[in-house]
Amino acid sequence: MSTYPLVKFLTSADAAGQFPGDAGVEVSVAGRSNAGKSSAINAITRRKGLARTSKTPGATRLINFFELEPGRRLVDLPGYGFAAVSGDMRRHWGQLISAYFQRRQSLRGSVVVMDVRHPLTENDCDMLELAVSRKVPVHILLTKADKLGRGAARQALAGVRREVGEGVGVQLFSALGGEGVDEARRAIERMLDGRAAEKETPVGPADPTGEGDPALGD
Ligand SMILES: Nc1nc2c(ncn2[C@@H]2O[C@H](COP(=O)(O)OP(=O)(O)O)[C@@H](O)[C@H]2O)c(=O)[nH]1
Ligand SMILES: [Mg+2]
Repeated sequence: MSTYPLVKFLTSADAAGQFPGDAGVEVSVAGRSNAGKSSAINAITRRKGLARTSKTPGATRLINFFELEPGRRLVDLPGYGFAAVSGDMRRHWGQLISAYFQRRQSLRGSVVVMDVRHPLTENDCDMLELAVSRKVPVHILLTKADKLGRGAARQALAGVRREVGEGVGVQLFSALGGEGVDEARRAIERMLDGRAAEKETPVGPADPTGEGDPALGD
């Protein structure tokens, strides 16, 4: 499968006025600084250098827009929860993120990346609420799964699933080992196509698309 042969960086925005045109569809990707967000974007798009990865937390404070294909975007939101940033920066972050979630008509879903060893921090929960309040589907990547043994990773997964409840997708992920990368890409594609709600809301016909469980595809 050739993945996003046309993927490219579109633009960075430091203010709502710099967002690119609000046509088409997009999925946002958020997470605590250093959680592994850039690595996840690179793994999902199979482009090593697309989103910069860093050992210096808090380095990225802009919203970065990537075009997967014309009219379909991934939006890399600035990382949160980095203790050393000033109050001014934190306020600016909050305003930028709120502006994004309030305004973007093209937003179809939200991915939240968490280190599997420290999931659901207070900031993660704020981010989940923001996404849920926009009524877009939410999908959680528990990344760096390679850092835990099989049993511990599954236990962490079950714990997060229990906390967030039915409506939110949760999966294990490793940019390093490749675990869950295809599953994450499929979840993003479902959100971009507006199919996530059908799968994740247990009301209405059991399988309205007649395609069966997309998780069994490929
Ligand atoms: N072991 C392991 N390390 C990872 C993984 N994903 C990211 N990292 C490391 O975690 C650090 C932060 O990653 P980065 O993608 O820049 O995080 P971001 O700040 O959330 O964008 C880097 O040193 C990465 O190499 C993973 O799946 N497994
Ligand atoms: Mg990053």
